[in-house]
Amino acid sequence: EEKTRCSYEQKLKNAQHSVSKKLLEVALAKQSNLIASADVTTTHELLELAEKVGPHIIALKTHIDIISDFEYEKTIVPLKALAAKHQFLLMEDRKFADIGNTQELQFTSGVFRITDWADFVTSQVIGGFESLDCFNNVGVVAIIGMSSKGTLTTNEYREEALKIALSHPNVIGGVSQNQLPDEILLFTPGVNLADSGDGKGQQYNTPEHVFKNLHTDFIIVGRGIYKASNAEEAAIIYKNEGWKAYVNSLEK
Ligand code: 5FU
Repeated sequence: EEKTRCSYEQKLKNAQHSVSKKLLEVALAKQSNLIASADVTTTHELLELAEKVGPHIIALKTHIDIISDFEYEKTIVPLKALAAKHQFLLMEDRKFADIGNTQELQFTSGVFRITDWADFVTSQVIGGFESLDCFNNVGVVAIIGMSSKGTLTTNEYREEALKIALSHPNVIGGVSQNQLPDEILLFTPGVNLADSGDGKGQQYNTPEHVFKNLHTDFIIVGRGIYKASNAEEAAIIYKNEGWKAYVNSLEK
């Protein structure tokens, strides 16, 4: 007999970290579990996308280092204003993967100053428990398993990565293509309604699949939204499909 999944209300009641609480509150308020991945390469495209999809998402995921005309004042200041206006969080998908001291420098310095604006960041846990200590003012989503073909995140790796994630107070969740324990939020990229892959190793599943089989909490959608002819319409479709799939997964 399969147990039913943990609801957002239950997860909110047990949430320890302010960022987990905020994500779950926004999800319930907007009836959305959608994170849009803004893999665009100019400030204009980034802000335009954020304005269009903002009302329908709980977070906007960035790869801030692909923005070719990045300027803190021109890129981040208006992005933060849009996040406040439309009530979504900023998730920087930096996937830190170094020793603690270097990660701290990458997080706080350079032109991006991620520490000053991101609500939460992704990090590999390959550097061990203490490498995550520097993220003490944001939430960390640990990379447990990747969506790409041939990834080295085997069963054994995922088990060890999960031990670090579950024991570190900065960690709010994990990125994975496998179910995770209820104490941690599950973020699942590799979601697309039209395609099964991209010819570059990415592997896609549907919202229905990831909620039903992985009990995921939040879906991450990139090209399904920002490449659509109407990004707002696409965001609404993924938002509704994601919410329907979540509600159905509660009833199993
Ligand atoms: F950790 C991961 C992963 O395992 N798979 C991913 O696809 C992260 N991603 C990110 O999600 C990736 O870097 C993209 O930013 C996004 C997926 O974009 P897509 O256009 O929906 O394939």
